[in-house]
Amino acid sequence: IGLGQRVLSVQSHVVSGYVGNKAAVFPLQLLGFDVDVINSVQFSNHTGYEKKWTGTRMSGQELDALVLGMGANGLLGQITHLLTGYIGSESFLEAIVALLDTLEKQCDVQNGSTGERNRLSYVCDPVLGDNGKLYVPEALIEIYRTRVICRASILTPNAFELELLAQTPIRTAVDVFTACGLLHERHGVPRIVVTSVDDIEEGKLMVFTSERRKRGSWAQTSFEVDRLPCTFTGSGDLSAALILARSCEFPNSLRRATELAMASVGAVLKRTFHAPRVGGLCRNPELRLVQSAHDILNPPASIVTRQQ
Ligand code: PXL
Repeated sequence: IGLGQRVLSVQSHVVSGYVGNKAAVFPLQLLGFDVDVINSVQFSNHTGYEKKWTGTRMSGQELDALVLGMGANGLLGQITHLLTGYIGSESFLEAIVALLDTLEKQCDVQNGSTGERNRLSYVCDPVLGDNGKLYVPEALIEIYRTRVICRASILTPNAFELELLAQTPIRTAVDVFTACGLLHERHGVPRIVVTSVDDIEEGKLMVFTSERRKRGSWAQTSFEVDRLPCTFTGSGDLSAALILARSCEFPNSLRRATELAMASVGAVLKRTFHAPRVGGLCRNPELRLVQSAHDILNPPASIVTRQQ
């Protein structure tokens, strides 16, 4: 489904384990996408491990330099999608904004010479925190709110991130839909997927899709998926990558694309949960991603347990 598509994925790299690019690149390649990879950090492991982590972060200037080199060699024109996830500093997020400018300009130039009307598709996972806890500098909220999310083709916040971006409290499913409506209206975000929202009913997770139709009207859906009694790290990164991929397959149905993406994610998590635990001083198991190639290529038929 990714044939002829090239994703620029700017995310974390971990030597051991599967978060960030390690969770996104393999699935995208498996589904036929070419992936250009920029590692925003290189850490020994993700930051949830007991004995800390080691490694380095890329600066905004270092990102600018890579983009410059790519541009000089005509390597930006083939990029059809930008995918971003966890970004830890203001300067790096500013460099992402500059990268968006460059890629969009490149698209315009390309369209001018071929007469086509292609647009860069930007899948933005606005990683800010979870469950009421911020894990990036507070200043990032305003940059995302005012300069980044308006550029996204698909935005994939969790409930906490949606609350911060829409500046409205979220307690119920209706609140999620209202907040998505605000982002459509005020920020012009065309498509939003909110995953992993706790349902009041125990044992279920809710997934929401919200898609702008004509001005002032949105198509909004939600469905429930099974929850496993475990926390996984990297599942959000995998979800965003698969939503990007399946949206290429179903450009006119965010709901269908999201269902397929979440079906694969559910299968990966189930395999991870049931697999024997190996090494690593971390409470959460590393995703069994490589072992799940079949489930990424062929999402299990139905994962929707109840829909609204
Ligand atoms: O999205 C997960 C993630 C990405 N990047 C780094 C992380 C984590 C989660 O802990 O530590 C560096």
